[in-house]
Amino acid sequence: MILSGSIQAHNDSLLKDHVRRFDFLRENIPAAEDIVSKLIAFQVAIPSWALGTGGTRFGRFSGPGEPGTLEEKILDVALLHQLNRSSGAISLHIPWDIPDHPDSIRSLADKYGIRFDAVNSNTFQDQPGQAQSYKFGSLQHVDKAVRKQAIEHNIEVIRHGVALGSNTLTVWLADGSCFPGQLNFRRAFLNTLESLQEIYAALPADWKMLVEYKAYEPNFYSTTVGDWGQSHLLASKLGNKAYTLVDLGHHHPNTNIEQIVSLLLMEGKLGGFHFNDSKYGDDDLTVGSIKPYQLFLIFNELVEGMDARKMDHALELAWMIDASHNVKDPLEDLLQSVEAILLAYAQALLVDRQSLYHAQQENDVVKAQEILQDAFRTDCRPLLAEARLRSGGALHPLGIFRDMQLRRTLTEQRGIHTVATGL
Ligand SMILES: [Mn+2]
Repeated sequence: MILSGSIQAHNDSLLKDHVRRFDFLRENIPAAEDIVSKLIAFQVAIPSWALGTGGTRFGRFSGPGEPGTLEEKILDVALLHQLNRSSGAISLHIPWDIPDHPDSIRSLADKYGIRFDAVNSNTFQDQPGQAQSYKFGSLQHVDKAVRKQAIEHNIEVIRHGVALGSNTLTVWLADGSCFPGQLNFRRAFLNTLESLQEIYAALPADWKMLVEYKAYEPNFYSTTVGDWGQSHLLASKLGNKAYTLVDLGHHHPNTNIEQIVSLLLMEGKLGGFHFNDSKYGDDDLTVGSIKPYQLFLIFNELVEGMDARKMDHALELAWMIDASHNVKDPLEDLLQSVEAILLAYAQALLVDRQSLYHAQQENDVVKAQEILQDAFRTDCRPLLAEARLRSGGALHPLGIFRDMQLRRTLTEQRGIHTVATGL
């Protein structure tokens, strides 16, 4: 679906109001132009598994018009990207999204300006016909044959990624134990390290490996890559192509994630991000829906830490959404998530770093807090809208999605009872 004509008409109808709101911000924020440029460059990868309605262990309520094939998933991302111009990448999960014809998939994605971000392996489920079971772990498994199968799967994922032009492998392991005594922690860690080393050896020269951690679930007593310390330990032992990946939902409640981000950046070991939001655990809710201030504080550390290392905000870390749930239209949800990410980024760019530095040096706690909250309480939405306008997107993506009844069009094309692959 090509939407440029409709987007133009939509923007024309909202332009006058937008210009007034943007001009007000431009007069009050000296860095407004710089922020708009940075917003235009910033792209967030859409996970292929979030384009269908997510389920819980209690059930799944699929929505109409869900993408049934990888081609349709790419078209969904293309739709999002046309609307917000900030979703120019897709992250695939193998084997849920094995491309049968990588060349044609790649040219379809190219046509819409979509690139392939990190590819994700899956050793947390058994696949039909698989020789060995992952019931008791994959890369950590006591049986070498199971580890070997999981290693080969990851290497196969790299091969799929190469064919699509990706350059990053994300490894998230469900490995761990459910009961005390089940595992020898040290052996589980060393088996995992040895397995990751074999996968690492298969990485092409320009590839990265991101080691994602998660505190608990599906294992409830121990997780072998359970926190940033364990991930960092593995990434350090693996080498300079291995990094830690932070998924916001993979921490215990109230963990100071911004501090983790700051130190990983300091060490040059932060590789990427999975955005989502949560109230209790790995809830995978829409980004910014529960704790927007925390999201801002994380972006504040990201911007500060990337600037300290002179990193390109848009290019040097892998920015991905990892959210999916069961009550919203997935495309509307993703539009909301991308908006929340860019909003937190814009707010972080607003922070007066010089003044914050001086407030910190003088132990002026009140002033330091005021500086952060000033930025957080600034309505940056017109900056985001301006960035979209200048890059050919819609002033109000969710508005046009609803006005044009795009889900209805997709349902007419695909049918009511389509089910996307994923959890
Ligand atoms: Mn994740």
